[in-house]
Amino acid sequence: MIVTVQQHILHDQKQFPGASGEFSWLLSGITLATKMVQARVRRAGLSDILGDAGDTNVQGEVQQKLDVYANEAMMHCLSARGSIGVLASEENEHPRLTAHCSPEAHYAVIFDPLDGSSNIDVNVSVGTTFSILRRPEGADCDDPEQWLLQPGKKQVAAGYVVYGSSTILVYSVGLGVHGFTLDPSVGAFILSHPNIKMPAKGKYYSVNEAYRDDFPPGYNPFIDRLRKGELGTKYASRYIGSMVADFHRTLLKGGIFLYPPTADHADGKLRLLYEANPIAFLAEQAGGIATSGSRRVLDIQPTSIHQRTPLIVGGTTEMTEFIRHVRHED
Ligand code: AHM
Ligand code: MG
Repeated sequence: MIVTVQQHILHDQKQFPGASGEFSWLLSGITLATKMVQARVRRAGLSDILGDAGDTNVQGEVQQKLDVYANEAMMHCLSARGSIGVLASEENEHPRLTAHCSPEAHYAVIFDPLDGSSNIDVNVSVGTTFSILRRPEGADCDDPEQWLLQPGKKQVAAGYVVYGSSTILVYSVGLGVHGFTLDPSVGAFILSHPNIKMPAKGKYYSVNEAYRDDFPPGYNPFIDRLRKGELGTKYASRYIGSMVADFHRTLLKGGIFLYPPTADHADGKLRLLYEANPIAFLAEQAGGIATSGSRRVLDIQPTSIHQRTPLIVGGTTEMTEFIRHVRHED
């Protein structure tokens, strides 16, 4: 049976008594925006021929950089959803209040419109991440930070779209993790990966090893154990440099992805709200583990919307071994 993402969301929503349909309407804003983004991503190589960012294209429109386009697509599609009061994008310094922020606005949506965008020029996968939070009790429309500065365990849904050899949407509303592949001929995301479980043990580790001299204690001895086969298999390395694509492989094939603190980025490079939280939510829903290197990612209380965190995420075998090598809270 063919199941579209809309059917799936409606089905999931039935598990929540009193759900009104507003949540599926909200998620449809994300699927619409990401379909617009994927259409542009697929044309990316043509920009040299048809005009680059800043140029005027054949229709007389000024061409935009893809990450700017992706940001505007998400903003545009989500601003029209009455259930959303606050939108926060990695591309914008300040969160945006939707025009109709009212008592009926129950959610904040946080997103990175085009993660790994430096990979676009070389035809490598990029992605969009999103995280959805419920409006806290009593939060005002004039104080968007109050909506956003919640620990990741409060997410009501999270997901990503990876624009790879096909376009795949992976999301969770806390009832497992499900993947949908875009069928471009009909423009619908079709259920292709129901109930994804991260393998307890994989064969790849994924980290930018150029920074290994700067990793905190414990990281390199752990990676060396993987390389030497001390966990039973000799691990191979895979690193794309697009977090969404690196995580997507880790989710499906197992293993571990690490973005540790480095000399340039003492708190790691990835952003807690836009990147680490949605990935950690999906990882846990799929039976994996995600930590900052010292504590569970989903327990971190954010203090600013753009704050960064190290992110180490993977299957239980690798993560249990990693946690044994570092100073961890539990
Ligand atoms: P971006 O948000 O500016 O695109 O940067 C985030 C990306 C991640 O997708 C990826 O994991 C990381 O940067 C790679 O960084 P590095 O080149 O330092 O390994
Ligand atoms: Mg990013």
